[in-house]
Order: sequence, then structure tokens, then C-alpha cells
Amino acid sequence: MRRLKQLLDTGNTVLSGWCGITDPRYLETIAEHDFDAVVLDMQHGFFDETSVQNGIATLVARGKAPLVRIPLARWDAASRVMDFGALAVIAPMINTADDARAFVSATRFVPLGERSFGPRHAASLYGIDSNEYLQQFDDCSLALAMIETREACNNLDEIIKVEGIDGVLIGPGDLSISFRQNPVPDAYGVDTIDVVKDIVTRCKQAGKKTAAFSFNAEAANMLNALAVDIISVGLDATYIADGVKSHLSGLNFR
Ligand code: 3PY
Ligand code: MG
Repeated sequence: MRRLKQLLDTGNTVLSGWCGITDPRYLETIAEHDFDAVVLDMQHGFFDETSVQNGIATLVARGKAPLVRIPLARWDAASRVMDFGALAVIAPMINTADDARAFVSATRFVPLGERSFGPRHAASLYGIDSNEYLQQFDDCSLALAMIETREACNNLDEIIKVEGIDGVLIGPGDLSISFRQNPVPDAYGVDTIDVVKDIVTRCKQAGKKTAAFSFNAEAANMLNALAVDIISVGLDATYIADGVKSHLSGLNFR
């Protein structure tokens, strides 16, 4: 399961789904599609400790890299989802270098961080023992800091300089809210598109991975043109809504 890291190291774009609905049958259906990875969302989705553990196992069984977005500043959850086998932890609203250091402290073993040792479940999920996990996974389980406020952009260089932060994940909705001081998001709108490009450029110059959320194929293609490394497209609500729409649009009696 070093595949996520391998894909990234060989310059491939990782395509990810995004899920907040915890039902295993639903996740299995998502995993049947052409995603390299799926984000299980504990911040705005329904995933909790039990369902995230089951969700990770479901994805690993289908060869999809499990990525988990933890709730705000829940560093205990960061270590726990790694113990369950998450290959990337996504932390929302990392606005300062101090936030980034707290995140790394939970996600990396010494000397970079202070992650407590107990990855038995992750190790058995990947068919290895805990010591092998330590050798093989400490450097390939990613800590992705969400950059989604003006403050985070102002502090971006300091945030990505923190050793143990592997990259950023751009949250275009909150970014637009923060920059426009308007609670109605305008993801990738005119006020923030240059900000997004600047984040990607600065991360690439610093040798850090870039990831971003997108609602649709058009935005995902735009991110691909910027050479963003991990691109998520859509989320469960839109997968379901588009499926319902497509079924209803074929009817000739409504
Ligand atoms: C955002 O766009 O703010 C996100 O957090 C994506 O889920
Ligand atoms: Mg957000």
C-alpha cells in the first residue's frame, strides 16, 4: 500500500473521491469507480471513530488509498486514523506554523513528532507487523495541511517549512469565504483563483505536495492543468444528486 506515495513520487496525479456518508455499501459503490483514493470526511461528513475504521478497511480491501479529513484541531483523531491505516490525514484550517507543528506532533513518530506507538491495526491491515509499519509507513503516510483562509495564505511559507508537513490541501470554499468575508462560498471564483495558483506555485517551489478539493470535472481539469498532485472531484451529495438527475431525465412521463 505504498502505492499512494509511489504514484506521487512518480509524478502521477492521484484522483480521489470524497465521502461523508458512512454506509459500507455506499463506500463499496464509490470504490468500484476509477479513483486512486477516497477521502473519508470526519469534519463535515458523518464519519466517526467506528465508521472511519470500517471505511478504511473497506477501501484497503478494494485497493483504494484511504485518506481521512479529521475534525478541527482533533490531534487525537489524527493519530488514531493513522493507527487504523489512513495513508493521509487532512487537517482543516491550518492557519499558522504553530497549528502545523501541533499536527506534525500527532502524525509523526520521534524525532519529528510525538506520535504514540500503536499501529497494530494498520500493520495487520497491510499484512505486516508493527516494526515493519514503522519502517515503511512513517515516511509515506502524508500529513496534509488545509489552506483555506487568508491567514493561512499569509503564513503559507512558514506552514510548509514545518518538517513533517508533506503538503497542503486547498479548500476553495472556505478560502473564498475568508477572502471575500462573505459566508456564501464561491469556489475558484474570480476573487480567489489567483490565490489558488499562488498557493500551488509556492508549495511546488518548496517541494511540497499539493492537493485540492473540486466540485466538478471542470474544476478538476483546471487543477490538473496547474499540476496539482491530488485532486478530489465531487462528493457524496453530488454523486447521488447527479445519479438521481440522470435517472429522472430519461423519463418520458414527467
Ligand atoms: C472547502 O472548500 O473549504 C473545503 O473544506 C473542501 O471540503
Ligand atoms: Mg473547508
